[in-house]
Parts: sequence; C-alpha cells; structure tokens
Amino acid sequence: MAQVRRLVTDLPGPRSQELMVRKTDAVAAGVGTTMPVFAARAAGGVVVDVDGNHLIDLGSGIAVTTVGNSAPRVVAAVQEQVAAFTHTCFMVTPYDAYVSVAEALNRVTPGDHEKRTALFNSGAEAVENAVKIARAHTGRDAVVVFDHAYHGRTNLTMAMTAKNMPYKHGFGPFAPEVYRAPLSYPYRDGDLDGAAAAARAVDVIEKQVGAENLAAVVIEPIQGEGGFIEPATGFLPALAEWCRSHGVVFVADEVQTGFARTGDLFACDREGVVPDLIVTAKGIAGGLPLSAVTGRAEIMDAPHVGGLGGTYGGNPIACAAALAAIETIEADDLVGRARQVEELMKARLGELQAADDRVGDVRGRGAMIAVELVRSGTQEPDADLAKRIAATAHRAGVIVLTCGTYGNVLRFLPPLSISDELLTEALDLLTEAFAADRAATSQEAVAP
Ligand code: PLZ
Repeated sequence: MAQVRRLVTDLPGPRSQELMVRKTDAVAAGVGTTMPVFAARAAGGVVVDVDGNHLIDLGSGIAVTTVGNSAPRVVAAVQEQVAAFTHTCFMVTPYDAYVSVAEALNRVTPGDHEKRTALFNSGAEAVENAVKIARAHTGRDAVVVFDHAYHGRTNLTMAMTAKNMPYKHGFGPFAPEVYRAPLSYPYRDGDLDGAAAAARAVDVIEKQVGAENLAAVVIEPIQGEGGFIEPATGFLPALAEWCRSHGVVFVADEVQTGFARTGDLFACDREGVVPDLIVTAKGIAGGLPLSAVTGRAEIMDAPHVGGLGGTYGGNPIACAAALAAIETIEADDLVGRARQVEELMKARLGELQAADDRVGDVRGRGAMIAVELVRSGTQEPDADLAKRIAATAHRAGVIVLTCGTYGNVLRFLPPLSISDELLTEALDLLTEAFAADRAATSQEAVAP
C-alpha cells in the first residue's frame, strides 16, 4: 500500500457519505465516530477510505495497532489459526496458544517473580477481573482510582472512570466501594513533586478509605483518555511502596500504555515500578480483541477454580495474533522505534509551543504524545481550539484524536510502522493548522 497522504475527494467522499446515511439508520446513535470516513484498508502509517483517500494514521484505532495495521506476522498467524480451528472455549478443551500467550506475558511484564496470567476480551473486562482477583486475595472490598482516570464502560469500570460526559451520564447507579484520590498532574500541580503528590494521595486514601479496607489501587502509569497525563517522577514508586507495606494490591492499567507504545515495553518499566497485577489489552494483539491480567502467582491464584473465565476469553485467533505481535515488537525493536517517534514529534511540537502560547504543554512518551491547549497567556483549557485543529487535520486527511477531562488535549498515537516522512508531513499540516487558526481568530478579535 502506498505510504502517502493522497486525497482524491473532499472528506467525507461520496461513498463514505452513503455509508454514514446507512449507519445513522442502522447503528445505535450512542455509538459515535471521530471522523465521518469509512475505512477500506490500512497498513504502515496509512488508512485508505472507501473513496480511495489515503489518510495519515495518528490514532492506531486508539493505541491498538501499535505493530501496524494488518502487520505481516499477525496476518500470517491469524490465517493459519483460523484455518485450523476458530474456537473451542479454553474452559472446555484448552489449547496451546492461550498457554503460550500466558508464558509470553509472564516473561515480558515487569518483575522477575513467579507470575500467572488470565485472558479476557476487552480492557474493561480485564480491569474488572483484576479487581475480582485483588478482592479474592485480600478479602477486602474497596478500590482506589484517581482523578481523570479512564478504565472502561462496564458498570464497575464506569464507576472507576472519572469523566461524566460521555462515559457515565445517565447510566448509573454505579458499583459501590470505588474511591477517588488526587493524581500527580505536573502541568496543573504547581511545584508539587512526585513524592509530595503521592503523600497527598495517600493522605486521602488513609483518611477516607483506610488501608485495612482497601483491596487495590488501580492506576494508569500515564493516563490515556484523561489527557495523557504523566505523573511527576517518584509518584508511582511511592504509591507502589505504600501499597506493598499495607498489603494493598497495586494494579497498573497498561491497556493504553502497554506493548512498546511509550518507548518502554511497559510504562511502569521507566521508573522500575513492579506492579502486583498488570492489565493489558489494545496493543497486545495487533487489532484482534484480547486482554489480560498478569501478576504475582499468589495473588492470581487466589480465586477458586472456575471463578475466572468467559466464553471467548483467550480466543485462539486472538492468541495467535498476540504471539505474532509480541514477536514483531521484539524482532523489529519497536521499543527503539517508539523512542525515535518521540524525538521527532517532541522536537516539532516544542517548536510549535515556542511559536504559539496556546500550546500550554507538550507531554507523553514514545508514540504516546499530546499537546494540552489553553487560552493565550493562561492555563485555562481551550476545548474549542482542540476541536477546530482536529477538524482541520481531519479535512486534510490526518487522523488525530482529542482527549482530556476538559476536552482540550490533542493526542497522537501513530502506529510504530509509520515512516518519518508521513509523521513529518502530519506535523507540517498541524503546524499550518495552528498558524491559520491563530490568524483567523486574531482577525476576529480586531473586527468591530
Ligand atoms: N483502560 C487505560 O485506555 C480504553 C476507550 C475508547 P476497552 N481506552 C479507549 C472509548 O471511548 O470507549 C481503555 C483504556 C484504559 C481501560 C480501557 C478499556 O478498554 O478495551 O475499551 O474495554
């Protein structure tokens, strides 16, 4: 597939428009889309739509196709498995691929202690199971999560997710025994360092929950939907240490950060944090639905036999894809590639920030990079600006996403198979979009 941006129609093109009419008539209104463009094929750093437009992919289907879309090893492994058998249910007649994925995850996740893994289908399902396992192990009920957290859309994970709109609004009542602690958010925390931010969180936990009631602390080591918030150095190690000394299970939700995305195999690796349980999904299987909970054998083995499972958990096709994705990450040094992507993107976005003070913060790691947008000369979130820039990028054929509690964060999650040329072109277009927006809005400001 040609690794170029090429627009042959206005976006959305006529075939996408036809499909959107059918979508509106057939698909529940609650299922939204970021772009009104329907996909036909994708590979490398390009998504081709049904009208033949080639778009630059800075989204990876929300951090999923980290190894690339239809990555060659993944395609071959899936084809072989789908022809052999599609499903038996691991709880009925088990198969090798599930065990092999468990072995691989036990090997590559942080820490060299004895581990066990259980496989599920979605990130939310795996988060729920991590909580079940922590409760079974500790005999305690409470779960602590953080400001701006995102953990999913099921009932328990809605309770764990911070943001009301669009995730929770009208969908309660929510699961009980979920408590929220303050996060480390360097851009908005003033001078609070990691240790002080951790002490602030621990104080809330001890006063409002009590360690003896607490089964688990669940945290994204870099927050995803909440705004790509990277806690200050020292915050995660201090929390993990507090959990260890109080018999609380420390759970890292690496659904979005996992599998080379952040320039380490896992985001916890950067500060050498070893979580008791780690939750993975998204990048694990190159686009096939699979998720996992991996962790200390004595915690993972706490639930009774038959207490964990599900019809499709660890589906053989998804497992074959995961083995191929992990092989690709290791063989092609995608951790190194993610660091190159960071260098290229941060240099360009740093220049953008120097030229435009509405870019309040440039942050993230690896191929998980964001800019937080604010009103000129303030730290006031500017969600409208994020919307305008995203819309301009979309019209130009660049897939970008927004995020953040205030909706004012533009985030970039390119597949690690993207070329430097495509990345550079996308950054050129974004730079132009900011300049054009600045010119247009300052003209508005002087108009009578
Ligand atoms: N934990 C850290 O990022 C999924 C959500 C998209 P599922 N993030 C994308 C949307 O609007 O639904 C996510 C995550 C973290 C858990 C999840 C949940 O993963 O596979 O979407 O259930």
